[in-house]
Amino acid sequence: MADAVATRALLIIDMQRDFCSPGGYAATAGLDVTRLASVVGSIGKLLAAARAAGMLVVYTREGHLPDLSDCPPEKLRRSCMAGAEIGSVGPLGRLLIRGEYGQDIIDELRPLPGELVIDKPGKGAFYATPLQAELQRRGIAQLVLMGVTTEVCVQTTMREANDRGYECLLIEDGTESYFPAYKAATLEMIRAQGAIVGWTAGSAAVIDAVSGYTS
Ligand code: TIU
Repeated sequence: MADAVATRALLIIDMQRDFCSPGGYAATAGLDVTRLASVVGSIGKLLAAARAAGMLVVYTREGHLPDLSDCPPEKLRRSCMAGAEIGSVGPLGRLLIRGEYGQDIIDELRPLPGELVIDKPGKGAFYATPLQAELQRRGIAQLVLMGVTTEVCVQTTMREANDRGYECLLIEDGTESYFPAYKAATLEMIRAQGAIVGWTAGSAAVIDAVSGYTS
C-alpha cells in the first residue's frame, strides 16, 4: 500500500483561531464558534494516523498581508458589513492578518516543523497560492479534506481541486459550519450526481484505511 501513501495528501483547511476561537474574526462577526470545537477531536485522530503512515499533511490559513494589498476592496467592505472588519484590532490581534496570533492554527492541531502551511487570500486554497505546484511536485493525486467551514472554504477548495483533476474525499465529522443546515446541504450536494465534486466518509473508516498503509 506504499503507493497509496505517496499519492495522497491530507488537507486541513483553516483550523485557525480566527474561525474557531473566542475573540477571533468569526466570533467578532457574531458567529457561534463553539460549534466548530466538535470536530477538533476527529481531525486530530485522522491527522495522527496520517502522520504515522507518512502521508503528506498540508494546512491552509485564510488571511491577508498587513497592508491589505491582497484583500479585494469588496471583501473588505463586506467584512465591515458583517461587523468584523478585516485588519481591525481584536483581542487575538488584527483580524485575518497574516502573522497575527488569531490567524494561526489552533493549539490542538499545531503543524509539525516541516509540514506545509499555505497562506491564502481567498476562500479556495488554489487561488493565488503555491498549492497546485506543491502538490504536483510531489505527485499527489488524491486529497482527503477536513476543516472549516464546510460550505465556505472547504467546499470552495474541494471544487477547485475537483476541477484540477484531484480525487477528493471530505471527512464528514472532520468538517463543521456555523450553520448546521449548510453543512448538511454541502455534504449532499458534493456527493450528488455520482459524486459530482467528490466523496464523503466518516473519519473512523478513513483512519482504518490510512492505518493499513503502514502494514
Ligand atoms: N475558512 C472559511 O470558511 N472562511 C470563512 O470566512 N468562513 C465562513 O464561514 N465565514
